[in-house]
Amino acid sequence: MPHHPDYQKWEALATKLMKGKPFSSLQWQTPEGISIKPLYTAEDLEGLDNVNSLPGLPPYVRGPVATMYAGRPWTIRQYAGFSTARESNEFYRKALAAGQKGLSVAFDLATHRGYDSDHPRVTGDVGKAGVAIDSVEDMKILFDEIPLDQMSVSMTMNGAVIPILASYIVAAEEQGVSHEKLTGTIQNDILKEYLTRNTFIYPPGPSMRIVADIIGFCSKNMPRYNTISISGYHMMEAGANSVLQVAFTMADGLEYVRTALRAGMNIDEFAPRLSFFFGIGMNFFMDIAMLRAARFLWHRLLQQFEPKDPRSSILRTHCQTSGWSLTQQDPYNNIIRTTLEALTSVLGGTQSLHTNSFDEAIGLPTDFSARIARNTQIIIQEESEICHVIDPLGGSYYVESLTNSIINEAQKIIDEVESLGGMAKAIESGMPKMRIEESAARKQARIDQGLDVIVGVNKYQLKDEKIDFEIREVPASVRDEQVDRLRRIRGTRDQAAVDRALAELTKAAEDGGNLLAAALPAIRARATVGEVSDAMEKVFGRFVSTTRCISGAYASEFQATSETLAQLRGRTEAFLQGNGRRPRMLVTKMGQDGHDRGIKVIASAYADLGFDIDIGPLFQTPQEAAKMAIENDVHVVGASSLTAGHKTLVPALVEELKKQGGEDILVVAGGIIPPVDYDYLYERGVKAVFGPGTSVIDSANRTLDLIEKHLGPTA
Ligand code: SCD
Repeated sequence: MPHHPDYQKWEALATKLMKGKPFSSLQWQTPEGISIKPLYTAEDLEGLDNVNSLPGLPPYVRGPVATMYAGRPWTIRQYAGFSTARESNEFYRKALAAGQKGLSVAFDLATHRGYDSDHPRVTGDVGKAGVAIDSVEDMKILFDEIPLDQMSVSMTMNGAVIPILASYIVAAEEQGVSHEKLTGTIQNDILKEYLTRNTFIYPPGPSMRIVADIIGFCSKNMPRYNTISISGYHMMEAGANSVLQVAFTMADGLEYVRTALRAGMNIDEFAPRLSFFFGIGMNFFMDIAMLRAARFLWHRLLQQFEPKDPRSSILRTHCQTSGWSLTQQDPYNNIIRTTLEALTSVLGGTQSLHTNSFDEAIGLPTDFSARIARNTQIIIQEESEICHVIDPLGGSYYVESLTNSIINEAQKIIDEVESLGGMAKAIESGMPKMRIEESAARKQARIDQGLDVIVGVNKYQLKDEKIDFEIREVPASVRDEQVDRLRRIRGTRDQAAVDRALAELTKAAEDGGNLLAAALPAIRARATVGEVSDAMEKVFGRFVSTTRCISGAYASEFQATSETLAQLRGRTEAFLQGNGRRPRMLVTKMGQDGHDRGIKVIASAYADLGFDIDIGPLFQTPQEAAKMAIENDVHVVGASSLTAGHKTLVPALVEELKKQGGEDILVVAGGIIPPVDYDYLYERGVKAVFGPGTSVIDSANRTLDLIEKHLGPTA
């Protein structure tokens, strides 16, 4: 019992209000496994390591810089890019004129995976979820009239990180900007690609060498440049709760530090330029505490490497509000969600922030939605007066106590990863992926039962939803434009010089030379992103991931009395009796879209509900998906698309099924598909479209209806 002199008085008052219910019913268990009390007092702070420090001083819980926002607010850095370099450049310049402070480039998936825009595997991806960059000529257009010695530019690139960073450096050279003047960040975090984001190209070994080569080159030549952005964001988006996010991100960070040390660098040469990236969700205090815990943990973990420079153990971070928390239903609510998440990031002490546009669960942001997203930050910075005080939550009984709980829970997971031999080994073992997927399946089960409320989705739904705002669409002609420019570049360059430079790069891949340094001459000679990637692929090969699926998590999160679960399981059981086999579905992601939370949740939940599930390997073409569906004799294919490839790839799948003799196989689609495109898909043979927020139970019932109707009375 707390010693506060008035505690008993308070308890008596509170007990009266409980009307006979036990006090314990006010306690809440978070998905992280942390028990939250209804009231915190000074006693909760006793003995905690994370209280009572000052900003800019170890262990940096209260912020990495002594003056924090009172001295300089965080950087408003909106992640954007779409279509061609010219269109993205115009978008950037308008955003900067309207108050944005730093740039953050989103590349399309073809570029991420090291394919030029004319490659046959990327017909549905060019310019869709980011800007298409095929060569330094595109990069120069992207930064036209943006002086690279003055603008800090972040580039989210991991797979094709060598040709892209080299193109950026050469574009700067051709603007007259020398290497040491460049400021910004390259994501360069390949470990989390194997874990969640899936835009890898090479196997883990050579990929980690690329990370080390970039850290090595930039530490020597680009001292103001952040060489990596160690990212938990994508883990959160894939379903990780806050403890999992912070633990796996720290563990990734340790792996990179060890990789750089093994490559012969000194800790203080590179550690001050490591940066972080966290995703911020809707549990307001939890994620404030998560950022504070992250700074504490990083400082503590780094001590084992005995840094002399205090900057080596300071965690600086970018944050992004959660894309997954946005809903297609009643979408203006997303502005409120994003505002709350922005406040979380700011009260947690972020250095740089992206706020999502409210329409991102529907399509690509428009000028209108991007303006509101940007202004969300400007209003916090310039109207709310929040920036005048440093770390206003320092000393809060609840926040400090929660910070301590996160530190302790995350440390346990970090220890577990360390005992497996570090994050690279842990990823090989499958442990982090399983934990994240389990967390995602449990979350979905709580939403489907209404235990976790999402306004407009599982509570307070609107009867007649209609979208009354513009949606941006990237025309298919973008690919033609890129292909044209590629043809011109290949026709006018000195091919012998290109071939020589590419051969040198391949040699560096073989004999251990610095790959970024070796790629620069090739890029200067106008080799393309695809050619530079291929020159290394000759030595490293291309990585193919295996897809596994967890089982039991979705169903076990359901309350034992759940009738919806029992009813659906009864239906699949009856189907088995009537047809001699279970309803069988192939879930596939086609094109270069690696966002696989949706299909993983669907696969594991449907399996728990009694379906037979096949999961297609990532990056299938429609031909490959159709072939697999026919060979596996499935009743239905579920195609998931989150990156605007649905109008090309899903109809192509329907056609391929017909062509290959699988016209009896149904096709349903899910993901981020604007409702205005539903009819387009129905007209092309798609039987159902499940938008974001669809309950898994509902989609499974509807899919089973479709299969039974299609099979006729025998079913
Ligand atoms: C800061 N400074 C101060 C100060 N605060 N000086 C005096 N007083 C203060 N109060 C100084 C800093 O020391 C620094 O100088 C300079 O001002 C800039 O500040 P910063 O804090 O370093 O800010 P910034 O340049 O914006 O850098 C922030 C990070 C950086 C370190 C976090 O890595 C970054 O910008 N990351 C962004 C990553 C990103 O955009 N990712 C998008 C991912 P010096 O430099 O001289 O020290 C998108 C994504 O993956 C989406 C999902 C998907 O695609 O799947």
